[in-house]
Amino acid sequence: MVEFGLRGPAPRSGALLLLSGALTACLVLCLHLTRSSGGAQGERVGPRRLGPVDDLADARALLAAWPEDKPRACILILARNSDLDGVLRSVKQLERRFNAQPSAQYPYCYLNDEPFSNEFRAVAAAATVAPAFFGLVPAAHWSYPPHINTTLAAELRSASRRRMPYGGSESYRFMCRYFSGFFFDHPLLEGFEWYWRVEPDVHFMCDLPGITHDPFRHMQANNQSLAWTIVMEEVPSTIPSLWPTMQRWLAANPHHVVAGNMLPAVIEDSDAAQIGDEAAAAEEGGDAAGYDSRHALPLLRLQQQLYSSSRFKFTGCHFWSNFEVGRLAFFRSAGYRSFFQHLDSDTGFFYERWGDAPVHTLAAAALLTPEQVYFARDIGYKHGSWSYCPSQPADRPRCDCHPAWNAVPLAQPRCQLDFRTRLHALQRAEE
Ligand SMILES: Nc1nc2c(ncn2[C@@H]2O[C@H](COP(=O)(O)OP(=O)(O)O)[C@@H](O)[C@H]2O)c(=O)[nH]1
Ligand SMILES: [Mg+2]
Repeated sequence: MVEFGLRGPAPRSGALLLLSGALTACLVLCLHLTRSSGGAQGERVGPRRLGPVDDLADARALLAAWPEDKPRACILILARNSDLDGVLRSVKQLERRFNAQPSAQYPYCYLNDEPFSNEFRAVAAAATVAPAFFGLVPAAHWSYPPHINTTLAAELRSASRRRMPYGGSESYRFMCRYFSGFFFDHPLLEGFEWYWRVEPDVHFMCDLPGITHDPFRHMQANNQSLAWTIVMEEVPSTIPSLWPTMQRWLAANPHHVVAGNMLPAVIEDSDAAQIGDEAAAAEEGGDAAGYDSRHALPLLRLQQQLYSSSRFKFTGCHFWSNFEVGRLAFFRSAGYRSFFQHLDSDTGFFYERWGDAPVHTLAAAALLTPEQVYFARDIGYKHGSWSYCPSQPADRPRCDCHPAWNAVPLAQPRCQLDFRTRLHALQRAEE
């Protein structure tokens, strides 16, 4: 009898060999998954489920047993299945530099607008001693709001394809809108208070040993809400109407703007001489009915800064959000939600290409004080050709970078230096 062209006992033993090979491979994979699916603080739990479902129950169980004194933080990675290799390169560095040590071991929260593949889940989970959770972005958060004309949006994309980075990309705009308005409401992040945003193919160049270099602990102890390493200038053609749109929000929502905000750090006066003249005139003294213009001056200047549509402009300098450590309560606040809803009810996420980085920065400028943002000066970081390396001699032994690299993107010194100077000036003024 011919069995599909093979005969005698040989094919049977070949099939047996194949079967036993497959069983061995299964066993190795199961063992590997069991080993890599660490529970709370490295405690081993059963094999991780594989499938395109949110790991909500796992995340909740982890948080239910969370140590009291430890920030409820996760490492947040939005990625496509095709980003797996780049994700691994980033995660391996973060683990080695920081997260593998017992005082850290923060879980990873992976989000995607499409279901993660079993391969992505298994490989990403195996790259860390901490637990890894995988979530699907709700379709409503990765799409257009109803008032956007999608035909017009497509035409504007084609027109801007060559004029700006990602000008022709629809998915990049969804991503920017998602990071501007929705990530903090993903159910997987529900019980977390902090996140550290990590992207594929970034580099962490310094060891961050112990709790003193833990940005979550630092920010929690100092009541801070947003951390940054690099300040970058936005491509102006991506945000022509962002600042005027924000000005309308400021005018309508002065109650959300905090006293001692850092708006002066992000705007520039296109007519500094004129403001000088007004200040001099005001300082000349009082006038009728007890009105003293000197008392009015700070308020006047603030109002001019906030509400004038032509004279004060956004500098374009923003916290580069591919590195971001944040307090989720800041984004979940009434002020931030009001700000995002106002922006989203306009058209700039789709008819222009507003990035989440300038959006986060402008929100921080209005809703936080300079003390509430944290320059994470001890974290060496690189994304693309831009990098930041700590510059103190004491940092050198724990870093594999050189501060001279900071000067490489010479096109950007205005933002990197000017912004920090402005922030320091504001912080000193507050003291
Ligand atoms: N799931 C998903 N993630 C995306 C998509 N586009 C960008 N991202 C993620 O969003 C982040 C920013 O994208 P990236 O391509 O690195 O943009 P760049 O850093 O501005 O050049 C990264 O974490 C990407 O993995 C997308 O269409 N789907
Ligand atoms: Mg990137």
